[in-house]
Amino acid sequence: MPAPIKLGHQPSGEIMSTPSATNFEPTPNNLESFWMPFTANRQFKAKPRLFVSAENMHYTTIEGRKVLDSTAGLWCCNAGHGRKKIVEAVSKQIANLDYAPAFQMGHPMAFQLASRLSQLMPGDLDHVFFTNSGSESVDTALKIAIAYHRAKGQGTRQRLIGRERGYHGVGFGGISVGGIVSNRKVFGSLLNGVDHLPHTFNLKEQAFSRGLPAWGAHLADELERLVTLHDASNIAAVIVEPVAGSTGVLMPPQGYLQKLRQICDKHGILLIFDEVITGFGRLGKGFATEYFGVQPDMVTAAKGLTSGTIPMGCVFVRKGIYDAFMDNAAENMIELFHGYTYSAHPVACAAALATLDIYKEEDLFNRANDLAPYWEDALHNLGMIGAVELEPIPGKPTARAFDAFLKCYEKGLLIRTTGDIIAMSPPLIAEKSHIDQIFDILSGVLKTLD
Ligand code: PXG
Ligand code: PLP
Repeated sequence: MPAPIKLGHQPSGEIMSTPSATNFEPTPNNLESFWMPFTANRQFKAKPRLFVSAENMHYTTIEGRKVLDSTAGLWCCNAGHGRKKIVEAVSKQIANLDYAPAFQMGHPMAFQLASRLSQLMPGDLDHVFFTNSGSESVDTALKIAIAYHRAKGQGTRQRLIGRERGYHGVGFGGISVGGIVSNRKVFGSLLNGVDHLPHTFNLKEQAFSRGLPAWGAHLADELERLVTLHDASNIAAVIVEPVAGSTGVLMPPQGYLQKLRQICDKHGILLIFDEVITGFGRLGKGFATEYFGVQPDMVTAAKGLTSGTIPMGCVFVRKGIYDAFMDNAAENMIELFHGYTYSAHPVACAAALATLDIYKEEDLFNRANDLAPYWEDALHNLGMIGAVELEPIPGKPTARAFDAFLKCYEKGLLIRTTGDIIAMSPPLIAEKSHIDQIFDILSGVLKTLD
């Protein structure tokens, strides 16, 4: 029998046992095997931070400590944690119909959910394609954009335009149009034919602005420059986050999104809003599309769709795009050769419908809107989302923010850091007292940083 595997990092407490290569322990507990996503694995495994339960605004750690969730998990648990309505809907659904094939078959809830979702969108953004994540939503939208132009007899329109500092998930499409260097630089040549607009953040011009910065709408004109360079006949779509989330909550300058819309219209380019974070009430409206009064041609979503409970994403598509596919294929033909085993998974649909019920019954989007001024007083930002950018320690980027993250965690507050940016986006059920607590702890911690 092979010798038991010796693990590199043994955390304290009872969560470890000694695994062997041949016997599964009844409760295998090997911190090594899980290659954690977007995590400093060795650092984490040397000193793990584990949550074991969650309710409303709080997590409970494995040591039994309560931690206030100022990030709605990863920007997703908009209805708060442990919501009975979702738990019951999911339990009932999994017992009743655990899975139904998604290709050439359906189940009623998928149609019900798509119809209900389409009511959240303005105008003719009334068709919904289901995915399992934001990354899949983005890659789906990019593929639809290219195939749409081809269906319309404009197959040369293949180029995709993203933006610097954009985050569009981690699929090859998403990292190609995305603008975060570390998410792109080691993954080869990515998609061909992608350009990037400049990001819209300028500390000098925008340092003291509240809400939307007055400076920067002209940056949308860079799209005209790309059209001049490539010719519109080669450009399929532009994708942007209406408010950039991952790289520090960057607000669109006043008039910027409107300008992008105008330029896209002028040149027949599709405009995609990536609302994976901004969707489902984060800005105090259903979607940023409504908040800014700008209608894109597609909207990608995920996260808040099920309040983070079951993986699910979707792409909202304008009727004209859907119709182009229908008109282009014989009636017995599949119109779009794309989809996932778990598209419109019944359990995810049940979670999403229950989540939408909660948003409606508790009026959570308006609640977020009402809370936003209180949140902004503390943080100078928009909706229920905000960020603090720290000056990096020279030669040690990310260290200062990570130190803040660890100290907040020790003091019972979960924040999110990317680079030297601290981002926060609490569940929309937050009370003012939670917001006070978040900023009490955070400001205390910021004073103690090197
Ligand atoms: N688009 C946008 C705008 C996102 O914010 C994705 C796509 C990808 O979604 P999935 O479900 O594939 O992760 C996202 C996700 C952070 C953070 O703290 C942000 C995201 C995910 C995890 C952490 O910056 N955004
Ligand atoms: N890889 C293989 C071998 C598969 O058979 C499938 C789906 O059938 C996939 C990948 C795609 O998986 P999903 O549909 O869950 O995205």
